[in-house]
Amino acid sequence: MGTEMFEAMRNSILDGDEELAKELAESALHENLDLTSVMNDGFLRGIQEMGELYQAGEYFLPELVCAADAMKAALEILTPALKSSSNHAGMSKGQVVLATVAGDVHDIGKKIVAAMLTAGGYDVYDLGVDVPVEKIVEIVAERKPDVLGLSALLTTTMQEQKNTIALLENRGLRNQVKVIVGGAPVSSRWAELIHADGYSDNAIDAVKLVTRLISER
Ligand code: B12
Repeated sequence: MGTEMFEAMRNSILDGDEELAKELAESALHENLDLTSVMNDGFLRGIQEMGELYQAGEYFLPELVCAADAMKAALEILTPALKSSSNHAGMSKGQVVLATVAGDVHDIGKKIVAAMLTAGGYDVYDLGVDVPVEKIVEIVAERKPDVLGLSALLTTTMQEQKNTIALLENRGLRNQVKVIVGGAPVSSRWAELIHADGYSDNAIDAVKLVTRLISER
């Protein structure tokens, strides 16, 4: 059981079929399917393949946007359940604050990272998109998360990841939080250059990275 359902989930994303993605997410809940598999073997495979097809020039922006809408619709249905299934009785493994940096409105990838972290048992606080450095640092001071994840999809906004780390240092907060960076133009080289604590190019490895960083604390 499950394989065809996972296949249907993948296809619903590739086809950009929002209604079907919602229906499948709802049936996954009714049938009590393992939600981590629903994500990894179902919906996430769809969005990852879509990304590859787009990169290869086989699919274009309208298809990608439809796929993203379908993914968002499925995530909306699954996120509350992902939260309650993993954080049993508030036993969160740690807190992660996420933000897309100032000047940048791309959030599809960050939402996937958020969903996977939630599924992995982390308490995720998503600040949204186009978040100014000051605001990010203020929230770090206030909430004291274990990890801060910064997403940037534009070469011009990557700089804000660097600025955030600099302001954290400036405010004496840098040692309190592990900072990880991601987004299509970001690389491990860039992460090293700006003294981030980690980088990952996909959501599944992002969860592994967070797990490792928190265990090292
Ligand atoms: C969809 C999209 C949009 C949508 C965004 C919708 C949304 N709500 O997110 C819209 C149409 C709004 C848009 C707008 C623009 N876009 Co745009 N966009 C894209 C596109 C096609 C896909 C991005 C995406 O969602 N990918 C799918 C997700 C799943 O992948 P991902 O984001 O990389 O995330 C994964 C990893 O990177 C990682 N990750 C992501 N974040 C984080 C964070 C952490 C902490 C970690 C650990 C990991 C991690 O995990 C994710 C899951 O696997 C890319 C092309 C591309 N190949 O990336 C261009 C792209 C990013 N956009 C681009 C541009 C230029 C723009 C615009 C300036 C266009 C314009 N002229 O108006 C505007 C800018 C708006 C702004 N101020 O931000 C360029 C950037 C060029 C550059 N190098 O700077 C790209 C590369 C397209 C191109 N080839 O020219 N865009």
